[in-house]
Amino acid sequence: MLLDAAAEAAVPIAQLTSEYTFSLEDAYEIQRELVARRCARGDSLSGVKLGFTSRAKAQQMGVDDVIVGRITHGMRIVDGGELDLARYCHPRIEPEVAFRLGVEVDPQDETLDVETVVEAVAPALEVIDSRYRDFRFTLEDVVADNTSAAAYVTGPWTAYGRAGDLANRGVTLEVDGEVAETGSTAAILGHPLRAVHAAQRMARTYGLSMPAGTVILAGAATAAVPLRPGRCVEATVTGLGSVGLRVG
Ligand code: OOG
Repeated sequence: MLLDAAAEAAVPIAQLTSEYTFSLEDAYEIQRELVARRCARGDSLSGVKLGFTSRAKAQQMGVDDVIVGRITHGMRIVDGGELDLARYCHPRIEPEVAFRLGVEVDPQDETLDVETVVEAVAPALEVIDSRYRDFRFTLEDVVADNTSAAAYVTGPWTAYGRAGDLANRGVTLEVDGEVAETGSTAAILGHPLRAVHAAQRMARTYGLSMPAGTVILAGAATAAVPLRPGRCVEATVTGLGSVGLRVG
Protein backbone atom coordinates (compact mmCIF):
# COMPACT_ATOMS: atom_id res chain seq x y z
CA MET A 1 0.00 0.00 0.00
CA LEU A 2 1.47 3.33 -1.15
CA LEU A 3 0.59 5.37 1.94
CA ASP A 4 1.93 2.74 4.31
CA ALA A 5 5.22 2.56 2.42
CA ALA A 6 5.46 6.38 2.32
CA ALA A 7 4.97 6.61 6.10
CA GLU A 8 7.46 3.82 6.79
CA ALA A 9 10.13 5.27 4.50
CA ALA A 10 9.32 8.91 5.40
CA VAL A 11 9.25 9.73 1.70
CA PRO A 12 6.16 11.63 0.48
CA ILE A 13 4.15 10.48 -2.55
CA ALA A 14 1.83 12.04 -5.13
CA GLN A 15 -1.79 12.53 -4.08
CA LEU A 16 -3.81 9.34 -4.52
CA THR A 17 -6.57 11.40 -6.15
CA SER A 18 -4.18 12.42 -8.91
CA GLU A 19 -4.41 8.83 -10.14
CA TYR A 20 -7.55 7.30 -8.63
CA THR A 21 -11.12 8.42 -8.10
CA PHE A 22 -12.62 7.36 -4.81
CA SER A 23 -15.34 8.50 -2.41
CA LEU A 24 -15.03 9.76 1.15
CA GLU A 25 -16.36 6.37 2.34
CA ASP A 26 -13.62 4.65 0.31
CA ALA A 27 -11.09 7.01 1.87
CA TYR A 28 -12.14 5.94 5.37
CA GLU A 29 -11.84 2.32 4.28
CA ILE A 30 -8.28 2.99 3.01
CA GLN A 31 -7.52 4.63 6.37
CA ARG A 32 -8.85 1.60 8.24
CA GLU A 33 -6.65 -0.70 6.15
CA LEU A 34 -3.61 1.59 6.57
CA VAL A 35 -3.87 1.56 10.36
CA ALA A 36 -4.65 -2.19 10.38
CA ARG A 37 -1.25 -2.71 8.71
CA ARG A 38 0.46 -0.75 11.49
CA CYS A 39 -1.37 -2.81 14.07
CA ALA A 40 -0.40 -6.05 12.31
CA ARG A 41 3.24 -4.98 12.87
CA GLY A 42 2.64 -4.78 16.62
CA ASP A 43 1.10 -1.34 17.18
CA SER A 44 -2.36 -0.89 18.76
CA LEU A 45 -5.08 1.76 18.77
CA SER A 46 -5.04 4.35 21.55
CA GLY A 47 -7.75 6.70 20.36
CA VAL A 48 -9.03 9.06 17.71
CA LYS A 49 -8.11 12.51 16.48
CA LEU A 50 -10.22 15.15 14.86
CA GLY A 51 -9.13 17.47 12.11
CA PHE A 52 -10.57 20.64 10.64
CA THR A 53 -12.35 21.43 13.91
CA SER A 54 -11.12 24.99 13.62
CA ARG A 55 -13.22 27.18 11.35
CA ALA A 56 -10.15 28.84 9.86
CA LYS A 57 -8.59 25.53 8.89
CA ALA A 58 -11.83 24.09 7.49
CA GLN A 59 -12.38 27.20 5.40
CA GLN A 60 -8.81 27.15 4.19
CA MET A 61 -9.40 23.57 3.02
CA GLY A 62 -12.85 24.38 1.60
CA VAL A 63 -14.58 21.72 3.72
CA ASP A 64 -17.53 22.04 6.06
CA ASP A 65 -17.21 18.98 8.26
CA VAL A 66 -14.60 17.57 10.56
CA ILE A 67 -12.49 14.54 9.70
CA VAL A 68 -11.47 11.74 12.02
CA GLY A 69 -8.30 9.69 12.17
CA ARG A 70 -6.93 6.90 14.34
CA ILE A 71 -4.06 7.32 16.80
CA THR A 72 -1.97 4.46 18.16
CA HIS A 73 0.24 3.71 21.15
CA GLY A 74 3.22 3.71 18.79
CA MET A 75 2.50 7.35 17.90
CA ARG A 76 2.67 8.45 21.52
CA ILE A 77 5.71 10.34 22.79
CA VAL A 78 6.08 10.83 26.54
CA ASP A 79 5.76 14.37 27.84
CA GLY A 80 9.20 16.00 27.51
CA GLY A 81 10.37 13.20 25.24
CA GLU A 82 12.12 13.34 21.88
CA LEU A 83 10.70 13.19 18.39
CA ASP A 84 13.02 11.56 15.86
CA LEU A 85 12.72 13.86 12.86
CA ALA A 86 14.19 11.25 10.50
CA ARG A 87 11.03 9.16 10.84
CA TYR A 88 8.77 11.82 9.26
CA CYS A 89 8.37 13.49 5.86
CA HIS A 90 7.76 17.15 6.80
CA PRO A 91 6.20 17.21 10.26
CA ARG A 92 4.32 20.13 11.77
CA ILE A 93 3.09 20.56 15.31
CA GLU A 94 -0.08 22.01 16.77
CA PRO A 95 -1.39 22.58 20.30
CA GLU A 96 -4.56 20.72 21.22
CA VAL A 97 -6.76 19.56 24.06
CA ALA A 98 -7.02 15.81 24.75
CA PHE A 99 -9.93 14.05 26.43
CA ARG A 100 -9.85 10.54 27.90
CA LEU A 101 -12.94 8.34 28.14
CA GLY A 102 -13.61 6.72 31.52
CA VAL A 103 -16.05 4.19 30.07
CA GLU A 104 -16.74 2.63 26.71
CA VAL A 105 -18.89 4.82 24.47
CA ASP A 106 -21.44 3.24 22.18
CA PRO A 107 -21.18 5.14 18.88
CA GLN A 108 -24.87 4.35 18.22
CA ASP A 109 -26.07 6.09 21.41
CA GLU A 110 -27.53 9.33 20.07
CA THR A 111 -28.65 10.55 23.50
CA LEU A 112 -25.19 10.33 25.09
CA ASP A 113 -24.28 13.07 27.55
CA VAL A 114 -20.57 13.35 26.81
CA GLU A 115 -19.84 15.02 30.14
CA THR A 116 -20.66 11.72 31.86
CA VAL A 117 -18.11 9.71 29.87
CA VAL A 118 -15.10 12.03 29.81
CA GLU A 119 -12.84 11.07 32.69
CA ALA A 120 -9.99 13.53 32.23
CA VAL A 121 -8.62 16.36 30.10
CA ALA A 122 -5.03 17.33 29.27
CA PRO A 123 -3.04 19.81 27.18
CA ALA A 124 -1.65 18.01 24.15
CA LEU A 125 0.64 18.40 21.16
CA GLU A 126 -0.17 16.75 17.87
CA VAL A 127 2.44 16.17 15.19
CA ILE A 128 0.86 16.05 11.76
CA ASP A 129 2.84 14.78 8.79
CA SER A 130 1.18 14.50 5.42
CA ARG A 131 2.47 11.56 3.42
CA TYR A 132 1.75 13.66 0.29
CA ARG A 133 4.29 15.88 -1.41
CA ASP A 134 4.22 19.55 -0.38
CA PHE A 135 1.60 18.80 2.30
CA ARG A 136 -1.08 19.18 -0.40
CA PHE A 137 -4.15 16.98 -0.61
CA THR A 138 -7.89 16.77 -1.23
CA LEU A 139 -10.35 15.81 1.51
CA GLU A 140 -10.36 12.20 0.28
CA ASP A 141 -6.55 12.13 0.17
CA VAL A 142 -6.11 13.37 3.74
CA VAL A 143 -8.74 11.00 5.14
CA ALA A 144 -7.06 8.05 3.39
CA ASP A 145 -3.75 9.24 4.90
CA ASN A 146 -5.20 8.89 8.41
CA THR A 147 -5.74 12.67 8.57
CA SER A 148 -1.95 13.26 8.63
CA ALA A 149 -1.73 11.68 12.12
CA ALA A 150 1.92 11.09 13.00
CA ALA A 151 2.65 11.51 16.72
CA TYR A 152 1.19 13.05 19.85
CA VAL A 153 2.06 13.98 23.42
CA THR A 154 -0.36 14.38 26.29
CA GLY A 155 0.51 16.52 29.32
CA PRO A 156 -0.79 16.17 32.88
CA TRP A 157 -4.35 14.82 33.10
CA THR A 158 -6.90 16.76 35.18
CA ALA A 159 -10.06 14.99 36.31
CA TYR A 160 -12.82 16.32 34.08
CA GLY A 161 -15.00 17.28 37.06
CA ARG A 162 -12.23 19.51 38.40
CA ALA A 163 -11.21 21.13 35.12
CA GLY A 164 -13.90 23.84 35.07
CA ASP A 165 -15.38 25.36 31.94
CA LEU A 166 -13.13 24.70 28.96
CA ALA A 167 -15.04 26.98 26.56
CA ASN A 168 -12.46 29.73 26.22
CA ARG A 169 -9.03 28.90 27.59
CA GLY A 170 -5.91 30.56 26.26
CA VAL A 171 -3.61 28.29 24.26
CA THR A 172 0.06 29.09 23.59
CA LEU A 173 2.59 27.29 21.45
CA GLU A 174 6.19 28.11 22.28
CA VAL A 175 9.25 27.12 20.28
CA ASP A 176 12.58 27.42 22.13
CA GLY A 177 10.89 29.59 24.74
CA GLU A 178 9.43 32.07 22.26
CA VAL A 179 5.73 32.32 21.55
CA ALA A 180 5.05 31.00 18.05
CA GLU A 181 1.24 30.81 18.07
CA THR A 182 -1.55 31.83 20.41
CA GLY A 183 -5.21 30.89 20.33
CA SER A 184 -8.18 29.79 22.34
CA THR A 185 -9.92 26.50 23.00
CA ALA A 186 -12.97 28.28 21.55
CA ALA A 187 -11.37 27.77 18.12
CA ILE A 188 -12.11 24.05 18.52
CA LEU A 189 -15.73 23.80 17.26
CA GLY A 190 -16.69 26.75 19.49
CA HIS A 191 -16.11 24.53 22.55
CA PRO A 192 -13.59 21.66 22.70
CA LEU A 193 -16.11 19.30 24.31
CA ARG A 194 -18.00 19.35 21.00
CA ALA A 195 -15.08 17.35 19.65
CA VAL A 196 -16.21 14.42 21.79
CA HIS A 197 -19.69 14.60 20.20
CA ALA A 198 -18.10 14.90 16.78
CA ALA A 199 -15.82 11.92 17.44
CA GLN A 200 -18.81 9.81 18.45
CA ARG A 201 -20.76 10.87 15.34
CA MET A 202 -17.80 10.04 13.11
CA ALA A 203 -17.31 6.73 14.93
CA ARG A 204 -20.97 5.91 14.20
CA THR A 205 -20.64 6.78 10.52
CA TYR A 206 -17.30 5.13 9.86
CA GLY A 207 -17.32 2.18 12.25
CA LEU A 208 -14.71 3.19 14.82
CA SER A 209 -14.91 1.92 18.38
CA MET A 210 -14.44 3.99 21.55
CA PRO A 211 -13.43 1.74 24.45
CA ALA A 212 -12.70 3.03 27.97
CA GLY A 213 -9.32 4.77 27.96
CA THR A 214 -9.75 6.12 24.41
CA VAL A 215 -7.83 9.37 23.95
CA ILE A 216 -9.61 11.97 21.80
CA LEU A 217 -7.42 14.69 20.31
CA ALA A 218 -9.90 17.51 19.80
CA GLY A 219 -8.20 19.34 16.93
CA ALA A 220 -5.81 22.23 16.62
CA ALA A 221 -6.37 25.48 18.49
CA THR A 222 -3.85 27.40 16.35
CA ALA A 223 -2.06 27.05 13.01
CA ALA A 224 0.52 24.26 12.73
CA VAL A 225 4.24 25.08 12.98
CA PRO A 226 6.95 23.19 11.02
CA LEU A 227 9.45 21.23 13.14
CA ARG A 228 13.21 21.72 12.83
CA PRO A 229 16.06 19.73 14.41
CA GLY A 230 17.02 20.67 17.96
CA ARG A 231 13.90 22.66 18.74
CA CYS A 232 11.98 22.44 22.01
CA VAL A 233 8.24 22.86 21.65
CA GLU A 234 5.81 23.50 24.49
CA ALA A 235 2.04 24.02 24.52
CA THR A 236 0.18 25.56 27.44
CA VAL A 237 -3.57 25.58 27.98
CA THR A 238 -4.67 27.98 30.74
CA GLY A 239 -5.62 26.02 33.85
CA LEU A 240 -4.51 22.67 32.43
CA GLY A 241 -0.74 23.14 32.40
CA SER A 242 1.90 22.47 29.77
CA VAL A 243 3.17 19.67 27.57
CA GLY A 244 6.38 19.51 25.58
CA LEU A 245 8.74 17.63 23.32
CA ARG A 246 12.23 17.99 21.92
CA VAL A 247 12.99 17.50 18.26
CA GLY A 248 15.92 15.14 17.75
C1 OOG B 1 -4.93 17.50 8.28
C2 OOG B 1 -5.07 17.32 9.77
C3 OOG B 1 -5.55 18.59 10.42
C4 OOG B 1 -6.37 19.61 12.59
O1 OOG B 1 -6.23 19.66 13.81
O2 OOG B 1 -7.06 20.39 11.95
C5 OOG B 1 -5.66 18.49 11.87
C6 OOG B 1 -3.74 18.35 7.91
O3 OOG B 1 -3.84 19.58 7.93
O4 OOG B 1 -2.70 17.78 7.57
O5 OOG B 1 -5.19 17.57 12.51
